[in-house]
Amino acid sequence: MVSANVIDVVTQPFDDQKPGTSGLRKRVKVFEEKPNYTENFIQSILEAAGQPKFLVLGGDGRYYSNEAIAKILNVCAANGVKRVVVPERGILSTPAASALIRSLKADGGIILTASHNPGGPDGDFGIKYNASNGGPAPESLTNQIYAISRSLTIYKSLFKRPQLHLEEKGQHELGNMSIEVIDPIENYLKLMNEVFDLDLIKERLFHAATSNGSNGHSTTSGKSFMMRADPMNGVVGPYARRILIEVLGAPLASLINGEPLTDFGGKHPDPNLTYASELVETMKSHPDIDFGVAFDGDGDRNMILGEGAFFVTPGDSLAIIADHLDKVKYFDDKQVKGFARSFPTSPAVDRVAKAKQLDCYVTPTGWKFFGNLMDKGLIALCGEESFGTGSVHIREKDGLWAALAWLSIMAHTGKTVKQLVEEHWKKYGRDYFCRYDFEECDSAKCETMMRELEEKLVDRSKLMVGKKFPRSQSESGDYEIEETGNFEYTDPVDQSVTTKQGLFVKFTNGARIIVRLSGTGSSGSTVRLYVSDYSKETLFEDSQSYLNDLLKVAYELSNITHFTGREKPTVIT
Ligand code: G16
Repeated sequence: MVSANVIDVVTQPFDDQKPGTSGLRKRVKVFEEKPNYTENFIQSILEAAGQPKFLVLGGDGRYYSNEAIAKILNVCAANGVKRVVVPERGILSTPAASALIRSLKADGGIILTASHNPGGPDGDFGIKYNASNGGPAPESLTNQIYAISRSLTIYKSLFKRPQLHLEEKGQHELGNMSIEVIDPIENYLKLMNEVFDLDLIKERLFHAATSNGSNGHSTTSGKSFMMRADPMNGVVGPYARRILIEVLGAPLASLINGEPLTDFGGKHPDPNLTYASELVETMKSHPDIDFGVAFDGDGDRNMILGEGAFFVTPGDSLAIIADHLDKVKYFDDKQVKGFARSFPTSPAVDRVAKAKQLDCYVTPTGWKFFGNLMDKGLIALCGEESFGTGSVHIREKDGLWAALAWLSIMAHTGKTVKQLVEEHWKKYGRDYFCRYDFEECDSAKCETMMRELEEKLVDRSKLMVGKKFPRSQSESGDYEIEETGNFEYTDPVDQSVTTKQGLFVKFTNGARIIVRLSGTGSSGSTVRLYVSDYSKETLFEDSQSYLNDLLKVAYELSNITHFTGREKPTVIT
């Protein structure tokens, strides 16, 4: 029965609401200034998702979140949603949202975030839909959302809309829909307690800090164990305070930039060596700090640093956690069948899988591609070069989980970050990896670059095979092209095919170059150039110098300086 309080609002369809790598991300101004922009997208989501009845709604608390929550609740209530769970102040990390959807058995969740993109009135805003498994909507669903958004002429709204105050825990009614405002941190903490032996981490790393007020102690050196966690004024702050400080007993000084701010304090909340420079500089100037971790705006990304700002590449981090998965309590009673990584991620984890006789899947960029593998029990752990690491405990990547995994490995082994990484290289060889980002470039020129490169690497791939490029490292000869193409993925579970996921050049020695356009930017185009090479013997060289020759090949083949007008990238990872 249609409620008398529900009205149809006539609207204009938009043709720019195609979800990117992870949801719809645009400048705040687009949401603010285009009438009905938010409502249209939500109506499209609800129709595409089959009119869900029970949803989780929250996000990283960035600028425009409150306005968006009010609009979304209205459209949800008018569309017959019966129950919505909202965190206090609307603030919910992306991993905590995934955990909440799963533990409450919700039909799905609407997450308000533009992840690592800057916030504030001139920054970005974003909306994404997660399905009942807690993971990002698969491509079949995002394609449907997009299709509906392009022809939508009506969205549903309540006629009478009471003013709601959702700052504190409690129960509210909106039309026929109930809204529960909850504390989301307790639910996430409960999960982390199931996943990790938090008592052991506390006892081995932080016990001295709580018992004598010092900075903690480590198991091997006898010196105080010190940590810096930097949420970059994103959503992780309150979670880190609860878990790292209150539960584990780390000193208060272990947390910097822990207050969530609508504009992230003007920072670019992307945990890499460029944007998380405060953490990097702190670790450099205080080499006695053993462990550093930075998180992004919505808490799903992480960057791990060891003593003296020793950088752990995301590919190595994934491989090392995979090798030490027995130190994560969650897997004590679970069968681990395999791991997965995105195509541009270094193949370090493949080597661990091979040694353990497990499967390793290689997917396109985007966490959504891990969903089927996790749901089918084919993988236990997965990760991406874009600072994403996670496991089957939820269906999103999880920054705090990655930090706790590292703390757990350190607590079990008594080893430092650097020791763990160097031991890993000695055991498996080293995958040198680096990513160059050319941000906010001219879109038309980037499209031309990709088209020309595709012609070279796909249409004329036969001519490329066998081409040689000089290499100054003495251990092996020239770089010789073995194969070129555009990465294509067939999902082993539902057989869906995803094409054009990254132009690649593979060399006979295992080195690779990959070029793709980012799907998470909001203006212009960001070109990502990934290079990796492997050595069993040369383990301790600076990665930039080791990869220098390969980078030159990448520049030459892609003609990137010509198309972007830039000699150097914006960010180097
Ligand atoms: C999103 C996706 C990730 C992806 C990343 C980078 O992360 O969830 O799976 O690796 O974007 O994508 P791109 O290279 O297309 O920019 P997040 O943290 O932004 O949600």
